[in-house]
Amino acid sequence: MNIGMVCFPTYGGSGVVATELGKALAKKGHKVHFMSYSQPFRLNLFDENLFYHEVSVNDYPLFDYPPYESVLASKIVDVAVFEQLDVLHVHYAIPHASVAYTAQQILKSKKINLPYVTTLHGTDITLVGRDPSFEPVIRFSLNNSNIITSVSESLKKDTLKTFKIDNKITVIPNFINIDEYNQPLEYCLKKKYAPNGEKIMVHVSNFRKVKRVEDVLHIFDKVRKQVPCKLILVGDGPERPAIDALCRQLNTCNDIINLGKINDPKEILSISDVFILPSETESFGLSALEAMAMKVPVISTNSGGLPEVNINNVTGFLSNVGDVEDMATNTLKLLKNNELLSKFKENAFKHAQKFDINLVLPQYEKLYKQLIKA
Ligand code: GMT
Repeated sequence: MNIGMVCFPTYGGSGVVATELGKALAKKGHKVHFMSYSQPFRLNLFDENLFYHEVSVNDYPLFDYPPYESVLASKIVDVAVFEQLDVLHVHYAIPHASVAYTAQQILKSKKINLPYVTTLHGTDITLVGRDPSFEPVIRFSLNNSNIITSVSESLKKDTLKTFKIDNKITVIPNFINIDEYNQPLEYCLKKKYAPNGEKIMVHVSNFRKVKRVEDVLHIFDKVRKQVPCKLILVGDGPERPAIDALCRQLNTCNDIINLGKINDPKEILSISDVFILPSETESFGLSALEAMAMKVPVISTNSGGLPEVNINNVTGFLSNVGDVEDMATNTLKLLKNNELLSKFKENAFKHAQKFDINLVLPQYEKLYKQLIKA
């Protein structure tokens, strides 16, 4: 198949899912054409069957807001005609679903049929999508998507509650390539970051408000009073200045390692003992799944799709949003008991195997084939 893939290229789960899906499809012999305003950060164009078409918006003084949607629609039309795309897969409803609809209509006028799949990732529905100013466009473009998928049951429920959707929503969970996680790593950073054998807590996110990174610091502050440990923070975003201020206030900065944005967190996860994800909401929590695939148990909230990924008292623990006391107690349960920690590590890995790409990829391929045949 010739597949068009539209996503945000920035650090974030939806771009990672689109990129890893495209890479896996390309490995199976499909041709995958990515379209975005810059190259998705995990995309390697040396791989066979992968192509990237940059969408560049010219900067005219007339525009206060660059018309990205129009240029993206034109790019989709151009690539669809020239590369003879069979199907288009857009990740994140805003603005990609409505752009896909526009492109589809333009192609129809050229007697070309391009069906599109819209995958909902979370904030497009739970945060951004709730803004009433987006509602008519989202509802219309979702109702006109040939297929809608969502990354969790919880997100499907939220979408049906928020928007009047007549279209069916198919749940296809996010995934990891378990073989890539089950590899010995070449060097070990443990000595560098925990020279005295301290336990390592880790958090990976885009440091937006919804991630509640301040709760990570409060949990760490409570835990370190009982167990020697270090906290590794991976990622960056708008909450960074507040987090820097809080670590000074709590006097914990010396035990916190800020790594900023990194492309692949596997090495850091490989030396970590627990992953902390206290999000306000999370449609799925791909970062938690990546941690579990690396045998790291997860301390998270019970919000959104997290209970579909992190199984309470098996792969980690779930707490109510904001209950830092409970999350600290749960972290201590694991860090104070090596036997329990080892058991949870194995449980986490075992559960992560259920989200292996080899189980998920055929579900997307089936949908594409269904659309092409129709
Ligand atoms: O979490 C973010 O702020 C980024 C966002 C995105 O669009 O990349 O993540 C969403 O999609 C991921 C991939 O499907 C999910 O794993 C995340 O849970 C989801 N984030 C939220 O729902 C807050």
